[in-house]
Amino acid sequence: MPIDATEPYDPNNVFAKILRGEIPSKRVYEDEFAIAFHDINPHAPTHLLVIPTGPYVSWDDFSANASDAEIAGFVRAVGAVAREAGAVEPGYRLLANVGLNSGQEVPHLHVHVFAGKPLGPMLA
Ligand code: DGP
Repeated sequence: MPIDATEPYDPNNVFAKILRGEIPSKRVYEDEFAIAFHDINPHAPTHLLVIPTGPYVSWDDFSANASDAEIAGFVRAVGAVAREAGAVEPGYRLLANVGLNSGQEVPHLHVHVFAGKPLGPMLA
């Protein structure tokens, strides 16, 4: 069920629980600003999710309300996750769904990292 990206942050959402270690995930990266783990329903040979450690519903919330340090740290973490996954060459795709029309399902900002095969054209 897609979420409304303007709703208040729910500290009991599934990615908040993964962040706190309350439910398991296959974690591949962790620093002060972000963690990354394998998507439970992969759409590519490599399909990772990178989430900020702070409580942000969506890219909209994060870009408007996070500190410069959090934004810089998160952007660097996304790059590091892709590098550590060996995805830079031959390439990868980033995707962040925001709100109802995008189909965003989990109300904690997440950036998808897809890699490991030719990804084809973007769908509108
Ligand atoms: P989105 O549609 O952009 O909100 O993508 C949410 C993604 O989160 C979707 O690809 C499946 C993944 N996902 C949902 N629940 C879990 C979970 O409990 N663990 C993991 N690892 N991934 C999950």
